[in-house]
Amino acid sequence: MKPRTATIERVTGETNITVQLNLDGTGQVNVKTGYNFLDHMVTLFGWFGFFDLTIAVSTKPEQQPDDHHTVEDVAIALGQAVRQAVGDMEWGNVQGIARYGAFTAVMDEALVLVAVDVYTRGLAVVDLPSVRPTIGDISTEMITHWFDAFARESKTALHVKYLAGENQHHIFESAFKSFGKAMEQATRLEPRLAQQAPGK
Ligand SMILES: [Mn+2]
Repeated sequence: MKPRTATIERVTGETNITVQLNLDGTGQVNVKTGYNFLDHMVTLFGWFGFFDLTIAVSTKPEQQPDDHHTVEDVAIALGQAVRQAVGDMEWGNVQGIARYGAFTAVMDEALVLVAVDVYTRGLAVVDLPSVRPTIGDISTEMITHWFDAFARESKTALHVKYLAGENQHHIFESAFKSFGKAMEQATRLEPRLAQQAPGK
């Protein structure tokens, strides 16, 4: 079977991003975006998805008026990598994957449900409270924007639904752990669809 890996080199006027992804990994993750909180969240996605993931971002300071460009562009590049690794889909051929995933990871008092459909349409419905304007070195509004950009570029219909929690770090951590688990479930190869698996 063809390995389900992807490498995205994305250079814009604002950022220079390299993403390497293996959907059939063991959770080997090395994420360096220049934003520690984003590194923490994307690392959780990789660990709990059992994806091998390397992300390297280089930008010139003058290109960074705030966190917006990098946070958004990391989501775009990772979304493109997931789509490239899974493969293109059409009616009757989902490249052998389970397609659907849903998970609600407990993070102390916080609970966030993430449900995904990895198919041909990219949209996100994100319900996440901003308890405060910033968290660590990023603005909390960018997390919703992150899921929007990822969903669009990976052609994933994605719901992020806040269920409980007061602590902003716990809420976002539950969201990204749930996201990793839900994407792991959805991108798993379904043995009963083995004839559709890439390279078959
Ligand atoms: Mn944490």
